[in-house]
Amino acid sequence: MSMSGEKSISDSKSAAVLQSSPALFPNAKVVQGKVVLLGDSAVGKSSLVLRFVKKQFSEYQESTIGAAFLTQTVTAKDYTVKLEIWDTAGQERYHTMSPMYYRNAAVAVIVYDITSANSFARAKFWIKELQKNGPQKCSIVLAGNKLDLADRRVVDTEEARLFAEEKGALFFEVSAKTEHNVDQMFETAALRIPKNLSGKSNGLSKTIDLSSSAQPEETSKCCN
Ligand SMILES: Nc1nc2c(ncn2[C@@H]2O[C@H](COP(=O)(O)OP(=O)(O)OP(=O)(O)O)[C@@H](O)[C@H]2O)c(=O)[nH]1
Ligand SMILES: [Mg+2]
Repeated sequence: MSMSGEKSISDSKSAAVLQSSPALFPNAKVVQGKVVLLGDSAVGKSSLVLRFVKKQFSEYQESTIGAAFLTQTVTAKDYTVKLEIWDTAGQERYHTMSPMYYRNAAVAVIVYDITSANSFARAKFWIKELQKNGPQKCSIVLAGNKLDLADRRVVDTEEARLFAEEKGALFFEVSAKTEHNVDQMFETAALRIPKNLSGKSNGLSKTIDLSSSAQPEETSKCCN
């Protein structure tokens, strides 16, 4: 499944086309970077991405098969960030595919459900896994979702915050349902994507200068 947000480009080849769409990219420099969402099944990874990209929420969100790819852009002060978002499947049977999705990710958002202790344990596992086998400079965001269900909370905010701090991760409590903190979390993630406004790729992201007449290099939509 592949989707893109209102202000996004769904195909990286279309960066050249965007030169004629300055309203979409008010800043000439566009930084592209990969964001991967990891976490147990049903914690709300897809719901968070759909809330951020499509401004939608469904009580009956289907479990992801394999992974979903979406894009969204965020405008920073002097540049635009194009997030290439990989929403992975949390079901156990897909876990062997995970390294393919977190490879070269500039940011990993590890999601748990504040009403599920198991999902928090799984989030800890993912952070360990990423710090052992993931990209060296990957920024990690720990996200406790379903904040609207705070009356059923079993994961303590301070415990999660301290854990995140210990691991050098950013921490947010969010709700895909009410939209609470969702944009803030993804926007903060976008700003963690390393930028090199002089135009070179640094392994985790690359910058395209839309004001230059040079054609941008073609990038693959695959997860390498
Ligand atoms: N109350 C509440 N329910 C949520 C929230 N986010 C997601 N849900 C619900 O939780 C269920 C699972 O959401 P998904 O987004 O499919 O979860 P997922 O992590 O993508 O699951 P997999 O694709 O199986 O890995 C759905 O029924 C959603 O409606 C939230 O913030 N609050
Ligand atoms: Mg999903």
